[in-house]
Amino acid sequence: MSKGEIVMGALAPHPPHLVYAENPPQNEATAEGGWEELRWGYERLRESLSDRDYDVIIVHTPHWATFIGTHFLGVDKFKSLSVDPIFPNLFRYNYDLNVDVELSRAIHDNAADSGLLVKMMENPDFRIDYGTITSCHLVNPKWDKPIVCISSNRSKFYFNSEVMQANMIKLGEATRKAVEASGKRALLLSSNSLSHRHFTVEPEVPEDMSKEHVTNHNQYLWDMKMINLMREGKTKQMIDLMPDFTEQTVAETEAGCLTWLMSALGFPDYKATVHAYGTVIGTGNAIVGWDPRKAKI
Ligand code: 2X7
Ligand code: FE2
Repeated sequence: MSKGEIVMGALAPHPPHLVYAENPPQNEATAEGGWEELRWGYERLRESLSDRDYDVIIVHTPHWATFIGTHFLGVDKFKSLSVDPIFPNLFRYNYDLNVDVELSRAIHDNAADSGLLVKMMENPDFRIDYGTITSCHLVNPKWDKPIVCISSNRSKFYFNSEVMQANMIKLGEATRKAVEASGKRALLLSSNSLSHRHFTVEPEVPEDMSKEHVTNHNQYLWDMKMINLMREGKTKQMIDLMPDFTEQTVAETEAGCLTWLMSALGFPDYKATVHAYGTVIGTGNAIVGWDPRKAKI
């Protein structure tokens, strides 16, 4: 068996608004468009994957929050309706997805060997979170690949950002080793926004783009700081700044997804491709790809 590999890593944020605006048949709500810059960014990310075949998508999601350890989906198939708890008017999505339980378990086992507290989630009636569904839908609307889904252990809240980051670095290493040993080609997704202060009142027409902007200038400056470090290939520096960034912008990086991704990719020092930056109800969202082929140039 040949060695498996990570074919690409992506920051793939999950505002449900983006699925709503696309009007896919799975979603019950209908929209008149909206958030084109981000949706076209997802189009560019999909194009960048068109010459890269892969067997599985591995997604780390903030909206499956687990307080005791990191959990992994451990059932082959899930089919149900996912309703966003804050935006049920926008996101009522009928999902039907397959899980690569073998790879899921392999990452789980490697993570346990490295000292992390982990658990396989084997309840067939478990409701998949909207973060996983949104990011996977926007990256692969055909849903023709199995996924591995990793929960967000809330160690930032029980301990602090430093403990969270140390754990996510171990989890990233465990993920990379499991992918390599599996012989599979994996696409990794960090399903999170950047700055995360948002409006507390929704516009009457949610897709009214005359109402959309970043919540405040401080959020914007921090987002650009982080994105420029990605563009320059300074991902170790970005991880070092992460606790301050997260604190200052209430960023969704608190969930550990982006730290996990950087670790799995071996802290890239090559340039990331920024496909888009845009706001959704005031939050900052970047769609960014890391192509490991650039490391070899
Ligand atoms: O979960 C989210 C998010 N991360 C960003 C924006 C809007 C809604 O939901
Ligand atoms: Fe979110």
